[in-house]
Amino acid sequence: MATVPARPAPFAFDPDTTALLVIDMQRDFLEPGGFGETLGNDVGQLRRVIAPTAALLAGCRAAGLRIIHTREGHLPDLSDCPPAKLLRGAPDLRIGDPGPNGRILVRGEYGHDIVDELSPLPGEPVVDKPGKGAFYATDLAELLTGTRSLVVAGVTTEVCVHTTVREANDRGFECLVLADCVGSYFPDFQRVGLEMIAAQGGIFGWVATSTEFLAALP
Ligand code: C5J
Repeated sequence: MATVPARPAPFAFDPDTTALLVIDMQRDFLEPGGFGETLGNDVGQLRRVIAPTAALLAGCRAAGLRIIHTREGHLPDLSDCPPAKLLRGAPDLRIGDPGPNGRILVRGEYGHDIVDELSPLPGEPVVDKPGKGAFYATDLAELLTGTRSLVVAGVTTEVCVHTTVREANDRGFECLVLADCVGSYFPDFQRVGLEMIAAQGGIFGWVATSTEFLAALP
């Protein structure tokens, strides 16, 4: 077992039964002209996550840790996009509309894919999910057979990271969220989102930095 200094308490994990989950590091969230920006967000708030996550991926690959990536998005006919999601808000462009990086949040489009700096390597599964949580309507649970601990990076902290970590916690996974490798468009949500995970004795997870986690890897 390895141990990471974490909040609210040290996080113990066995690298053989631990996977790194990198959530939705897609151009649609991190680059201008995508889903995130059409909702009025400043994508610059998320870009600080890229460099530490690239270092995290390198360290986890070197240590032989299992790595899984996710992408949020929809089928080209939008049949998997509930009207409640499609019609929500007043964005400049809606899901499925043509934007500068292709149709917004549609699978197969340039904007839907993961940013170049964090490209998955061959053999690293990429889970396409229609929802905020990575377990809903995906094969993630099957992919994680035999896994006990999840180390979580990605965006956004209070939406897809939170939903996925809460779902994972309910399924019995022990989740360590890396504070510098998750990001929000809203600095307050970033701070409070991390506090919510570790509060109440770690109500649904643990929080550490990627430096602390990488130092704990054998
Ligand atoms: C959002 C996500 N924020 N990946 N998606 O809509 O967090």
